Formats: sequence, structure tokens, C-alpha cells
Amino acid sequence: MAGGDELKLLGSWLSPFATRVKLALALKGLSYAEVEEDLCNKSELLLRSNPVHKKVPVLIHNGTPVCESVIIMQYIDEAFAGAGPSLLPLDPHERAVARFWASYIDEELVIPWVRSFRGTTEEEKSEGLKQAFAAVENLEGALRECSKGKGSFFGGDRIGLVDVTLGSLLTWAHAAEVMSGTRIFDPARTPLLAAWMVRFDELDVTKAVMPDVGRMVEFKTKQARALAAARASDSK
Ligand SMILES: N[C@@H](CCC(=O)N[C@@H](CS)C(=O)NCC(=O)O)C(=O)O
Repeated sequence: MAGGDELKLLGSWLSPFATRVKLALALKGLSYAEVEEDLCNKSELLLRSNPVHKKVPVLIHNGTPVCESVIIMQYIDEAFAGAGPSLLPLDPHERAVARFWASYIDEELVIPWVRSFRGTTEEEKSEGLKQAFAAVENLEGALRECSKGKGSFFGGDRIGLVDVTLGSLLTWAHAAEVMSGTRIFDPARTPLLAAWMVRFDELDVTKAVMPDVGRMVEFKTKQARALAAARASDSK
């Protein structure tokens, strides 16, 4: 790529965290080599590059690894400040607010939402979904504030760190709707976010990068069956 920089992304097609990094790289117009990891049989390169968490994504820039999707996106924004639009606002306070919401999405939405489909009991699943909906309601308020009532995105007129962090989850959102009828961004509960989702889905970068919903539904259906079978045999 330009400037002699070499970028390699260790990812997995189904990982929304890897999708974030792909979206950020595409928005910046950066080219990179993509390495698809088998998460059941992780490569030596992944284990060496992310020895603490052993997870994807990892971005390797000129041989040096950077881990954790939100940190990688901020790294890309800083290391390639001259390339493409900035993912973070210029104003320090607005930057802090964007980081706050990006971290909120992972802690308060992703964790309970995952519990809503992988929980061991129906109570755990329904509590997870309740917490995920509460987080989405707070994000509705965040979108209103961050877009200052005029913009279409958390980043204002164009997508930024928070949009990419949340937008990377939209394949899950669509797959969940197909599989269970649950609308996490329900127009009746959170109209601004429901409209934001439509806008995000229509972006060229989204169409180019996001995983296919049908493929995700097929994968998640098989995964749910395998999980149920494993739990049934454990309880014998
Ligand atoms: N907080 C991490 C989460 C990354 C993550 O959970 N990656 C999953 C794939 S979606 C993974 O590598 N899982 C493998 C494992 O847990 O062993 C990030 O934002 O990058």
C-alpha cells in the first residue's frame, strides 16, 4: 500500500469485531491482506500476536500487532490521519463522548445481547434481552445528542467511531430478526435508531464489507443446534 506500510488483518467472516476493523479500513481507503482464522484451530500468528486474549481481530502494521477492535479503529485513525475522513471528531470533548459510547456498546449492549441467545436458561435469555433493549434506548438518546438533531449519524453528517462500532452488529440484528422475530432496533421503541439502521445499511461501504445475512442465519442456526445438543448430553 501507499507509503510502504504493510497491513494484515487477522479476522473471521462472522466476527462483528473484525467487521468493524474492515469498515474502518475501507472508510480510510486503506488496502490490507486479510487472513481468515479458524477460531477452533487458531494460527500460531494469532496466538503470538494476541497472547493475552487470543481473539480476532488483530491488525498487524509493518509486523507490529494491535489488538481489540475499538482500539484498532482508533489506531487506524491516528496512524493514517492523512488518509480518508477521520473516525473521531476533532474536539477533545466530542472525542471523549464518542469513546464513551463505543465502550458502552460493547459493555452494555453486546454482552447482554449475546446472553439473550446463548444463556443457559430461559430466564437468563430474557433478562439478557431486557438489558439489551435498555441499552438500545440509551443509544437512541445518544444518537439524538451526538447528531445534534440534524445529522443522520452519531458522527454527524457522516459515519464515525460509534456508527462503525454499532453498525458492525447489524448483521446479527438482521439474523436475529429472521431467526426469532426479535427486532433489536424496533421503530416503535427507538425510531431514530431504526432509521439510522436503514441509512447505515444503504452505505456503499456497508454493502461492500458486511457479512451476508443468509450465511449468518445458517451459521447461527447450526451453532444453536450444536450448543443445545452439547448441553443435553452434559445434563445426562
Ligand atoms: N473485545 C474484543 C472481542 C473480540 C472477540 O470476541 N472475538 C471473537 C470472535 S467474534 C474471538 O476471537 N473468539 C475466539 C475465542 O474466544 O476463543 C474486540 O473488540 O476485539
